Formats: sequence, structure tokens, C-alpha cells
Amino acid sequence: MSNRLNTTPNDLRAFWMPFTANRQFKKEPRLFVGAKDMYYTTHDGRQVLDGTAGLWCVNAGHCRPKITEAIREQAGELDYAPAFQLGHPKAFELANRLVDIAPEGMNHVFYTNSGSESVDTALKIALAYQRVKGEGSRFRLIGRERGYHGINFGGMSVGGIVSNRKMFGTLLTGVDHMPHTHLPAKNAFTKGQPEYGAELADELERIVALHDASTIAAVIVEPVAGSTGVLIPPKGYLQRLREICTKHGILLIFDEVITGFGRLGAPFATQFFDVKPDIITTAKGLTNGVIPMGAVFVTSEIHDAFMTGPEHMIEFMHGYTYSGNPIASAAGLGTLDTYRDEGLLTRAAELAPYWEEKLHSLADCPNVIDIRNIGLIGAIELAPIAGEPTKRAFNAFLKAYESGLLIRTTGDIIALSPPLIITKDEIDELFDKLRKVLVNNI
Ligand code: PXG
Repeated sequence: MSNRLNTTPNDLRAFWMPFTANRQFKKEPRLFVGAKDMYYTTHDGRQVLDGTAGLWCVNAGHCRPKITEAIREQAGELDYAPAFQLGHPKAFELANRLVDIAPEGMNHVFYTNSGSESVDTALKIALAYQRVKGEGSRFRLIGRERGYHGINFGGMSVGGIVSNRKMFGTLLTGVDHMPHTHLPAKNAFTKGQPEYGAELADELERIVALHDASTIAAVIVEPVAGSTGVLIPPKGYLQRLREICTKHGILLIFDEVITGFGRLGAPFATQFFDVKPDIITTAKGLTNGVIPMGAVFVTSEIHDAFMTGPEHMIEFMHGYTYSGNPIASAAGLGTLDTYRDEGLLTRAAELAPYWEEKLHSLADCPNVIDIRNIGLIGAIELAPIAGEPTKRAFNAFLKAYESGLLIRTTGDIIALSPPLIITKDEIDELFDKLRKVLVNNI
């Protein structure tokens, strides 16, 4: 008997799905076969309102013409160009356009293919920068509890989600973590940034006192923690982190894989919070999620520190086969055109008050123990079912999907982050559907 799997197209066994309950999924598959603007079409022909911009990435909505056309044209013109020692015009054009919308002083970008790669690239830039500056004793990287920085070894090491770490050995050495900023006893049901918790940034001083600043290269945080269940920075917290890093010569990295490209109502969280890091990591919204691509933004000071030595020598021993891939670059340009022409990088600021009001109107639903929001992000935390953590939120996800709404869950938290093109009517539809799910005994 052959031990090959049946590989007919509708056999689901061969594909080991990422971050998925594979057995549950394959018993009850949920497949999308089409998408347009705010809606997905399912394999059984239903429309599903996208409450999560795919996985926080489809910021301009689905199948947008400028992006689709840009990809189509590029695929017929120049499909691939080697990324090392050679180039093609669109990668440079995109870098210039990205620098134009980036926070002032972020003048250079290094391309990657995902958020995880952006994070590992940023950590490597930080370590190498300290070394080229003559501060090679700075080898430590500091992350934060409940932080998510992707799933490669660097990002996992500075990340703080135990279930993502515990299976994978010793990870990077020389990493420490600050405490997370989630204080539900004080801040539950806060609209926007919480009042309490700025002092948690001072824990960085404690870590510096323990290890000595001369051993610390960089601190990495998400300005708004997404994957861990939407943790909004307390007022003054990010400013305080910046001050402590500056005081001790530590680089500050903002992981903007989720907050980049308009999610909060400014192009980047850096501008929204008016706190300047030294390095910014991005991916997702850079190409509207359509083609994998990430970019790490650095200041001229960091970039220029590498530009020494003989000119024929490679300055930074890092890069990917697909860094600045032509089709990804074209998708990025089509995406930036769409954002510009439709004002999407600031649209969340206009919608945020309406979004906030509608989101918090769910506070009276059963089992809701906290609601949090910022920009076009929302989170609803549910009381876990006794002895069955994560099940209540997963039930909500399944019920929402059946009722024509896509939500995202992590633990017992529902996270919402719709495409930035959402209308007020669609916001109403989203929260009407979600209310029905929540009151319906999940
Ligand atoms: N950093 C941050 C802050 C992220 O949110 C990554 C890095 C990794 O990106 P890649 O492209 O390697 O996946 C992320 C990814 C969710 C969810 O539902 C969040 C992410 C990915 C998938 C699901 O919260 N964030």
C-alpha cells in the first residue's frame, strides 16, 4: 500500500497549518475563496465582514485596483532581480517613498519579507551598530513580558508570550524582560491610553542597575502590544522609556509591524505618540498584506556608522534573497499610492471616536471583563470558562464566522482591527453582529 497522502485538491491533510488548531479546522474547514474591499467570500458562498484586516495587514481593504495592477504589470516586466550587489529601480523608489512618510530622521530602510525577519534584522543592526561604534560590550537585548516580535529565534527571545517560547530551548542568551503594562484592576474599560502605569518604565532602570548599561545594546517594544491581546501604553510610559534609553546610550526599537501604516491615525505610532525610537520595524501594511515584505527603518546616525572602511567591502553582512523583490516593491508602491489617494494613513483618527463609542457599548454584554481601544484597534476581554481557558473566545470566533463577521482571538480576548476603509455603517454592522454573538451564550 502506498504511504502517500491522497493529494486531491480538497484533501486537507498535507498542509500543516500555522498557529491553527489543525484537527478542529480540518473537521470544520473555513476557507475564503474571494475578497473585495471590506468583505471576504467563503467557500460556501457567504459574505464575511473583515473585522481584522486579515491578520492586521490589509489596511486598504481587499483586491484594491492600484495594488492588483501594479503586481500584474511588474510580473510581466521584471519578475526577479538579484538582491545582492545588483538592484532594480522600484526598490529604490519605494525606499524613498517610505522615508517620505516615516518619522523625521528615519532616512534609510532595510528590506525583509516579514515582521519576524524585520525584528531579527533590527536586533542584528542594533548589536552590530554598537560594535562598529566601539561599544561591543553592549550585547544584551531587552524585551517585555507579553511582547510579540514574531517567531524567529531573535524575536522569540525578546518576546514574552510563554506559549510561544517554552517549547524551543534556551533561545538567545543575554536577554532580559521588562514587565508588561496591563493593569486591569486600575485601568479596566479605559477609553484610549490608560492613566496608570507610566512608572512601569522605571523597571528598565532596575534592569540597567542589574546588568550595567555598558552591556545593553537595545530595548524593543511594541508601541501598542497587539498579539498578546491589545495592551495600550499608559500615558507617559513610552516617553519615559525613551528618556531612560537615551540616558544610558541604549537603542530604542519600536516594533510597528501592527501599528505602522495608519492603524492609529498617523502613518506610524512613533508620530501618533510623538516619541522617537532609533529603529522601527514594519511589515504587514507595507504591501497591504498582498505580497510578503517588511522594512526596517533606521536613523542616518545608525546607517552612516556602517559606511566606513574600503568601498568595495560589504558594510553589513545581512540580507535575504527576496529583500526588495521587484513584485513586492511594486505592491508596496501601489499600496502607498492607495493610502495617499484615499487619505488612509490618517483616516483612523477621524473614525476613532465613533469606533470607541460603539466598541464600549458592548460593556453590558455577558462575560465582558474589559474593553480597550486606540485608533482603529479594539479589544474585548472575556471571563474564561472555568477550567477551559481560551474556549469562550474561540467559541465567539466560530459563532462570529457563522454569522458573517471575522474577528481574531488570543486567549480569551477578542481583537478587532478592520481595514482603514471601513465606513460608519460597516462599523455598525460589525458591532451589531458581535453583540448578537456575545449575548448568545458562548
Ligand atoms: N512583530 C509584531 C509586533 C507583530 O504583531 C510580528 C512581529 C511578526 O510578523 P510576521 O510577518 O513574521 O508574522 C508580528 C505579527 C494576531 C496576529 O492575530 C499578529 C501577528 C501575526 C499573526 C496574527 O494578533 N503579528
